[in-house]
Amino acid sequence: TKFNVAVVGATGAVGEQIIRLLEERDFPIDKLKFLSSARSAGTRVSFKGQEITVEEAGPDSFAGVDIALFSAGGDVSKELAPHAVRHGAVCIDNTNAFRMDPNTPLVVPEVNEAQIFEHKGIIANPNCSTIQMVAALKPLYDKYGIARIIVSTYQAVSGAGSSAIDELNRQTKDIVEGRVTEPAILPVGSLPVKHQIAYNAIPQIDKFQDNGYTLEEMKMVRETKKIFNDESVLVTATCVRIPVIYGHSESVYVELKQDYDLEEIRQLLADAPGVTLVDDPANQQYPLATDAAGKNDVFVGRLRRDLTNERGLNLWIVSDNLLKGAAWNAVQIAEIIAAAESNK
Ligand code: 11C
Repeated sequence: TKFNVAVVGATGAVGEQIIRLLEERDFPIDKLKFLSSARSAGTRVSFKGQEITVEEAGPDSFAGVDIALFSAGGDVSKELAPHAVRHGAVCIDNTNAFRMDPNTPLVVPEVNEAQIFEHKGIIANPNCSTIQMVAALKPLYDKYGIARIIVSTYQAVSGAGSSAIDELNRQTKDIVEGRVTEPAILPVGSLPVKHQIAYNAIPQIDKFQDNGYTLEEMKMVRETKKIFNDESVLVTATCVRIPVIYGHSESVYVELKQDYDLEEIRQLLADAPGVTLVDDPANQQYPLATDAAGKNDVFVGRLRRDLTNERGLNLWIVSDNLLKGAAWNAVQIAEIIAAAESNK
């Protein structure tokens, strides 16, 4: 079985990776459509040696489309995903638009793959920082139960799009070469105050909410509970932008519901799908953003029992935010749908 596929946001940082993965993994495609905002329409993008012209996305772009992968921002998804559904497409949405909608499954295949088949037209891809954390914690959740998570993130600028990558590169060069530099994008493009990201750490990703947490932090709280389908998991997050281009790193304290054996946890993580254990302090081996960049897996290391709580475990979780955090998780879901359709 082959599928008619549309990529919405084809010229964005995530869209580019979706297209590369569809190509590399030889996704069973019949017709392929690249869609974008009016601004990027007309751009030519190559796919398996052919040039495809990006078209402006509109309500009628989805006639005949089976699978639509959205990564053009929440407003575009809110407006156009319902039209894609009306035309009979299954939408895999990378934005925040439908994640907390009770009718929309929020899926990380390693955690809740079965939810894919509960969709009513839209399947939401979680936020990048949530995906890598829950993928790594899933075997611990199953074996011991999770009472509490305290996470601090060290997030790459590519999470804020290609303009943020350009900003980090430009600022770094300006500073090294002794020029005055004006931040224009980070922390949040749509807010008036900007901060320097080069040689800095910015404790703000996305807008502040009334409770003093940022939206990125609250995404980690809410999405984790929804993906585990367990409101009892307590989560507190601090999300920080650092001058790294690809790969979010996370310091995670997880409090399990039962006593645990550290060796057993090491084995569980070594065997977990989509997870690579890199934990050899004697040889200074631990996950690094520079090693995770370009890879689909979630990397876990620095495993150690908490000094203040017997059931507490500290770990370091790193993954490419554009891949498992976005494009790969979405293409993985598309592959599961395609396999199920082909087996019908
Ligand atoms: C960041 N996590 O690193 C954000 C990007 O809800 O899909 C992804 C935003 C989202 O800036």
